[in-house]
Amino acid sequence: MASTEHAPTPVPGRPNSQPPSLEEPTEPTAPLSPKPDQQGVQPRTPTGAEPVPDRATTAQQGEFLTTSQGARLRDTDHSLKAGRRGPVLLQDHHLREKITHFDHERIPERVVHARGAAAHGVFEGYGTAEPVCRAGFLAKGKRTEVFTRFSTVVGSRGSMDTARDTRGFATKFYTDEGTFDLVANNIPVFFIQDGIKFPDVVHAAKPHPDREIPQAQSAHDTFWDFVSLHTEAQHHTLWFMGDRGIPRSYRMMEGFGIHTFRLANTAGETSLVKFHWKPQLGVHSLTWEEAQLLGGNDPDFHRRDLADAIEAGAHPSWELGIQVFPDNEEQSFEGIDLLDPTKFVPEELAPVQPIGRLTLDRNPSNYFAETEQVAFNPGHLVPGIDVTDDPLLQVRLFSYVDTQLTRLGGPNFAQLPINRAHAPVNDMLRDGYGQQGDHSGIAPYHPNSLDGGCPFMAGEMDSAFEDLPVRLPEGVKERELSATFEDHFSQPRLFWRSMTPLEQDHIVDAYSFELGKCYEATIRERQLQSLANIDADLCGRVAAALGMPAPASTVPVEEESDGAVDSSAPLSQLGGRWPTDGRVIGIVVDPDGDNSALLALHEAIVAVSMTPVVIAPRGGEVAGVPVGRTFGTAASVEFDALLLAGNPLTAPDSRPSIDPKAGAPGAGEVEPRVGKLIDECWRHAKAIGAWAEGRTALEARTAPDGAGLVLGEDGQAVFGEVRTLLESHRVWERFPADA
Ligand code: HDD
Repeated sequence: MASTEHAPTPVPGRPNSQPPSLEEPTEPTAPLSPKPDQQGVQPRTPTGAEPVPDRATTAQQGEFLTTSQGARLRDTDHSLKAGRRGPVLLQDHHLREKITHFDHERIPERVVHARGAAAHGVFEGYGTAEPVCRAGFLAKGKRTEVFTRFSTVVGSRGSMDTARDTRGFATKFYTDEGTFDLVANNIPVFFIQDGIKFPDVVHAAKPHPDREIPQAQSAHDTFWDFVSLHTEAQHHTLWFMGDRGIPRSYRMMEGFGIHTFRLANTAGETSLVKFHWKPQLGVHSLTWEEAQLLGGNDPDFHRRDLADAIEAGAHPSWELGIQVFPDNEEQSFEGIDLLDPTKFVPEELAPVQPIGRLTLDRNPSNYFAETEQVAFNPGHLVPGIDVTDDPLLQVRLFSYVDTQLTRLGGPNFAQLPINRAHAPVNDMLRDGYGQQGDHSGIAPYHPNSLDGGCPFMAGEMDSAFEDLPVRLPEGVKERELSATFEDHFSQPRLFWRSMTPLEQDHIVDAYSFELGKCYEATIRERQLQSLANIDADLCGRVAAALGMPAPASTVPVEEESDGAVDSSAPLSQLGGRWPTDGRVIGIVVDPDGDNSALLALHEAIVAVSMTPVVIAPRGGEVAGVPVGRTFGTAASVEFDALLLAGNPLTAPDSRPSIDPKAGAPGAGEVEPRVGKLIDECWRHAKAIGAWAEGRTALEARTAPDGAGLVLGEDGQAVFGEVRTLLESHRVWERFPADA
């Protein structure tokens, strides 16, 4: 059964360590206070009159259960019947209202990016963008509230978080000049070059329409059929066959605006830019085996990780950066077409210049109201930021509002609290389904003389949005792309060559897995041809794994432009050292051993913004520290590192493990489920520390001189060394292994 219980371990002395009362309260509690976003700016009335308090957003007022009309109720557990054993009466208003509302609780999930998690935060500008952009929220020290939603693309709303997929990274900046949405992904290039193909690629990636399987997977025939027939998709696909397709955490992903945008400064001079999010914690991934195990052990892994980290005070943070290019007539830079969304510009050619910092510091209080109802749109722009003619972006500008009209049930979703601009809104949009504005005035048209001429048009000095006066290219109407979009292989080759050998191994494994799941030999052959056009070694290794011949390349490799660099260091995830905030440390303890130092160790881990989880044979407390996981509920994939503080040999509930991976330890050496934890942490190259009796368990399952093992006498000292190892994310020396 999937585990659902991984709340951060309550810390003694903290409010959340109180066990919940099992008894129903008999006295009503005080009414809930309005939530922070319910105290926000109210839309101004057209005539400038004081707004009426917005009661619609202040849910759950008063102490008593009421009908939706505010009538207090005596009973909500029994329907009104003609006699105790008689039929239910139609006149029962509360019953009908309760059931009717319930029947309509669900809304259509997003057609893509249905599965997601979000958080509130703040963006602070550095002021460094000023030479190229006049947007007010980028000014030095300016703080702007934000809401960021991360997502997978293909799976349904209830699908697992750790599927191999691209991740969405959409941020709503509630700026003083209107809302700016940066609707980004964790991969800097996209599947397709023209938005007209978006329904096709999504139909191909979604489950097969006959049996609706597989869920949240790209390892199936229709996906690879599309990718092998539309070779422009090869580049994006190679990125998510790499480790970025299975991130360790939403907190550890880069984000990319992908398209080129046009910025304008106060003098009206324009530049072309690409947006980048750089995570403070570095870019890290799961191993494929971890991702698969998590799909069963904890399908909510990324959602839980984000919420737990924020709750524990480990607020994730990213720097926003831009690559700046001259706004030239060709819209290209160093031979790379800036309007082609399947191309990126290597940082060696155009460095990413930091312009501000995003910090996520508050979890949503209601998933549906906020995370589900938030509506992003790449067309939500502010003065100083404009779009370009990228044919993918142009189609996106239509699609988002269009889909939201259905998903959010009509044209007034901008009035939902999460979507409401924090800038004053005076929009002359009226009526329609879901209208909540109590608009005053009688003349919602412009110009008018009856509402005092309100609202007025903004003048030059009023920070109005400006459609930049861009010269249009000459041409005829045609359904074609420019010839500069035709090279589909040189940038994938650049990506492949920028990977370390270990990352290349992972890519080969991923293609071998995905294509190995395709039934049609012609699809595998066609995809091998594309791999041959990217790199002969990549193709040869995947072909060998599939037991198929490797074709020769059909493109002239030397003649293609690869953007003047052979490899690009920032594309590889390995090699750096990063903060360990929000990492989860499992601690195996023996409740019958000496645990006098456990509380201090627990506090030391919390003090460095990490999450300790005590693992014991049974629930309850050990030496004043709550048990977070029992041997029955612990899974290695939930932990970034493992500490063995003791070696409980028998557990009260211990039956012989039937899991074949648990192995057969020497009698009395290590409890089988602890042995399995150690084995998996070893195989996934995680740091493991042990002291006291814990050493016996570790020594029974691993080589004594194994990399990334810390054996000592003192728990805090061992933890210190394990933490240092975690700065590199994994003990990379332990690979190659069968992970
Ligand atoms: Fe999209 C949602 C990112 C191309 C049509 N997209 C959506 C989300 C993200 C992206 C992060 C989820 C937003 C959220 O959390 O609510 N999409 C991208 C990126 C693209 C891209 C980075 C290419 C650079 N998208 C794209 C195209 C189309 C769409 C070409 C249509 C032609 N995208 C949609 C959509 C969604 C969406 C159908 C689904 C739900 C929604 O918009 O509100 O309109």
